Amino acid sequence: MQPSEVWGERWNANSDPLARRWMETVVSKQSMVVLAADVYTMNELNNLLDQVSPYVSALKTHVDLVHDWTPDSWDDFCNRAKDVDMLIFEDRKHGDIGKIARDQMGGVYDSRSWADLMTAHLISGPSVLDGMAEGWSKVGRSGGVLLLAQMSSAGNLLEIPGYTDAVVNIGKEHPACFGFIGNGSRANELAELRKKVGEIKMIWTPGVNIQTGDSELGQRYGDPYDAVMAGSDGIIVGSGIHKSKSPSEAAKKYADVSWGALIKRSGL
Ligand code: S5P
Repeated sequence: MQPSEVWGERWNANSDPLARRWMETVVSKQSMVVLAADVYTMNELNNLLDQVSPYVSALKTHVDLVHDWTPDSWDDFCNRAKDVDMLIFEDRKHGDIGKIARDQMGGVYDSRSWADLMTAHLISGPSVLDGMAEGWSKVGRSGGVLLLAQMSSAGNLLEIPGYTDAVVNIGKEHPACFGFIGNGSRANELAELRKKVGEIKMIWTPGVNIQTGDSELGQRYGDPYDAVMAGSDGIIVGSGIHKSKSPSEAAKKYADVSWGALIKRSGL
């Protein structure tokens, strides 16, 4: 199958190389799964990668969770992920003023050199997007920002009226914005977000699990199929995969559910 068949007009209308790369990988792997690789050692990360790579299209990291992180082991891990066609997405949730966000992409972790995508809150205003674009350009790269437009955690303040709309209005017009984080646990709210975002920018959704309901410390889960039908372009799955007895089987299951929903959504 070709990306243009599956993504239709969204493929033709999108000139962002990262978005097109994502759409292509989804089709070639038949998976919309973004793995939230929330494990704590390099060994666990590498094992997880080996087990799930055919079924996962992007790898979301929290680099500061890893106890035995070293620049070399991380470099090696990122290269292995790239070799199996995964975009690397550091969930840094930037939120400082532009120049500090830019410089925080250097420092010890030097995320500007390996992350293709990164999250940010827009709480400090649009300069965070400009700063992050500069961060990547300092090392001759370009990357994409996923702005937090909604969150999956109970009681989050992004639900205060007007906030999501303000984020979408700024992000939609900004070239550094790859897309938005939406709340996968509430399909009706996600469908509203999709209407506001339109068809160009991506929406990726955490808060999805085949086992729906409330979870640890306020996390909420909705069904991944419903999230895709409501407009998700990438399902962010963490414990549903890495805490499963067989991460490989679980990843395949999430991939199949997401692909089935995308095919249905596309009317194929
Ligand atoms: O609103 C959000 C935004 C994010 S990026 N809710 C989230 O849960 N996340 C991230 O998604 C969170 O940081 C974690 O890495 C992942 C969800 O993991 P799970 O184990 O609950 O599936």
